[in-house]
Amino acid sequence: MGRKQRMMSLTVTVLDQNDNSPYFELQMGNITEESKPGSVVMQIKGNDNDEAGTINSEISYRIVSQEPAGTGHMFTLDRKTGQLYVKEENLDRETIDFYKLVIEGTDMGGGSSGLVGTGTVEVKVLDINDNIPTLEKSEYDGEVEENVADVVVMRIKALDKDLRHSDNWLSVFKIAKGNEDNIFSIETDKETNEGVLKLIKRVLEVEVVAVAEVVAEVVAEAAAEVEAAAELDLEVEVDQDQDQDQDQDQDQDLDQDLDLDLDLSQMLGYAKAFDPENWFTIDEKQLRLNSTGYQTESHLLW
Ligand SMILES: [Ca+2]
Ligand SMILES: [Ca+2]
Ligand SMILES: [Ca+2]
Ligand SMILES: [Ca+2]
Repeated sequence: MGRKQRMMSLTVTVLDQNDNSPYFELQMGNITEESKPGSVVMQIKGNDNDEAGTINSEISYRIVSQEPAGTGHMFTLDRKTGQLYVKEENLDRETIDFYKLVIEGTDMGGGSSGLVGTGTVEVKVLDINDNIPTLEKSEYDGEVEENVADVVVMRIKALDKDLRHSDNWLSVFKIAKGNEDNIFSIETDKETNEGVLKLIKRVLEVEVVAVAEVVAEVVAEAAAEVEAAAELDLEVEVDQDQDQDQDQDQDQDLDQDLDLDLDLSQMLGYAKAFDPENWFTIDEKQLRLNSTGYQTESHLLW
């Protein structure tokens, strides 16, 4: 008798087999253009369902391909840690702003018997202000009508390769010369990056404005230096039709009011004068005045 019953606990450890390949979720990262080689882009993390902390889940990383290929491999990947670094210093958003990398993970620490999985990593290249604006043309010509104000005289387009609609792209315009009388204003059209030159005061003196030279400076907001300039020549357009109409009207007045001894079609021009009392003038063609009713501003012949 005396049978003793012994309880024994039995622990069975199932030894892990390397039967799971590494796998990757899609990973996305950013890097600023012109970042120095060695700058960290992102941490790449592969997964492996085999036992953590064993060689069965120890992943070794490498880049399989880069798209677009560009001038060569722009990134390097630490095979042990999975950290992605900049390899070359010439990351240029204006050339390539987005890279797609196919990466590969091999378990067994990269050993020859390791299982392999691949994944995709996307890297966006962020903009810096590394392009100066230029003006589309170096000379602009514009015309305004006399005695008109608050009109757009011309639009001056700035070209900038940096990120469209960002501060790096948008230009600030100013008139450097020729606007001493403050007859112009210039503002940026934020949609098109054009300087909109406006005449804000009426211009009466044709000669003054006809020779005005306006230099527009384009200054990037981030950099306080002159970066582009253009010469703007502006002419005031005298309303010829209106002047001619007036002349013709007055010709008819002369015809009606004055008995002229010469053919009006032979006249070369007019000068305005005021002759309140004498009511006549004489030139080599002996213009004679017979009218008594012409009392306002008259045309004299020469
Ligand atoms: Ca594994
Ligand atoms: Ca660039
Ligand atoms: Ca710029
Ligand atoms: Ca840029």
